[in-house]
Amino acid sequence: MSDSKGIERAYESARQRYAELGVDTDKAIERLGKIAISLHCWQGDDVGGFESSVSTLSGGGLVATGAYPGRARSACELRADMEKAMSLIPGKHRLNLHAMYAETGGKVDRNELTAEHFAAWIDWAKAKGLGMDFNGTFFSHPKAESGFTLASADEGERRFWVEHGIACRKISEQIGRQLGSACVTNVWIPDGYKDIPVDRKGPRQRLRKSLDEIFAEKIDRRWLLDSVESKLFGIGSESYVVGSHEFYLGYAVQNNILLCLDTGHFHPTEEICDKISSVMAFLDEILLHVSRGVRWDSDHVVILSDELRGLAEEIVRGDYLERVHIGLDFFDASINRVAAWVIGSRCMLKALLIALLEPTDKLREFEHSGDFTSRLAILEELKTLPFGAVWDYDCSKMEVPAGDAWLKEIKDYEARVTSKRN
Ligand code: RNT
Ligand code: ZN
Repeated sequence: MSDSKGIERAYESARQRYAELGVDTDKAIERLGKIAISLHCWQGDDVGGFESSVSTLSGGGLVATGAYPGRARSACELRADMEKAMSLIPGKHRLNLHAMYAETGGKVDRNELTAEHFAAWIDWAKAKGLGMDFNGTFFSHPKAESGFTLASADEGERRFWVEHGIACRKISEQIGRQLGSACVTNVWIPDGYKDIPVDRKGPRQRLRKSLDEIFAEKIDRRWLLDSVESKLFGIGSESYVVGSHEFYLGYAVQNNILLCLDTGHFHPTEEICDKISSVMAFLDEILLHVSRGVRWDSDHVVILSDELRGLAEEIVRGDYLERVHIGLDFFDASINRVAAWVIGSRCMLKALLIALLEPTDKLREFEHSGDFTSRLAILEELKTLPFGAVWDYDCSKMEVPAGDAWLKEIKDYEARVTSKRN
């Protein structure tokens, strides 16, 4: 990677190039700096959690494949790894925590969790000046083995998961208050059937009832933002998922809560970019789980794909930056896990930067006047503009490595820390 002089020279020429199209690169950088990505803790330990010493992902149809050494084995290791990753990502971001990362010594069941069990996480976030988001964990638990949780026909089981949902909202309210930033709290449940069901209606009625019970207590939106995540199918729920897109869209609109759109939770050829302006017509805010499905909801590390760029474009063009919460949701156990966070987050930010560097007003004018030739021509020309020079400049300004210089830091960290774990 070139030195800082080289980075500045390249930026200067990129700035002029963009200015010719009416784009202010300094402004784009400034806007990018205000965007907080919610970094998911579960990339660091293959969605294991720390409820027991042998915690592994089970149930729910989520699969983390690979056996790369160095998985975080404790909350302390996970925080150290996230800290390393965050030091290589420009900007101030957020921590996205799952309930199964509670530090209870395995002694407290999910329906009895309180904010105290997350005190170390909250203190850590406070010390780093990070906001926090939260998720109930409705899988990897004996009471989820039937494949049903909030939609369970077993009243004891259903009740247990409702209590977990209620406990999570109380924890989130505390997190929000303590950190002075609303904690986006997501509900995703695995409930569904492997094979063709006869009763599609019953489980959905039970899910609705459970959600109503969980959300019954009104909590100030300054501290807590509730969100529900839909899915098309999962491993083991191929034929029927209770919490489908239609179900949760209806629920979110009716109850004025957030809808979570996960990029991997739709038909393989379906992209969520086109859904944003539709759902935003009826919802105040939404949550995104940015992931990368390869042939199925495989949760590969996010890359700078056309889909990712399209997503960022929709958020920026629609002026939704304040209303769309961007969370990441991938887990790869076949590569260095800290690097996976860095790659995915940097790609998300690059996509946003590219979108912020677009002469959108000019393109809109072409469109409105029916000049589709110019629209297509300029959209294609934009693809080869020097956004990389703007990105490098942004990284060096934010005091994180530009170009691929971050990789060396990961390799050092691996040699010193993660490779020593067994
Ligand atoms: C599962 C959902 C869910 C999980 C995380 C761990 O398909 O995407 O968001 O990935 O909660
Ligand atoms: Zn998700």
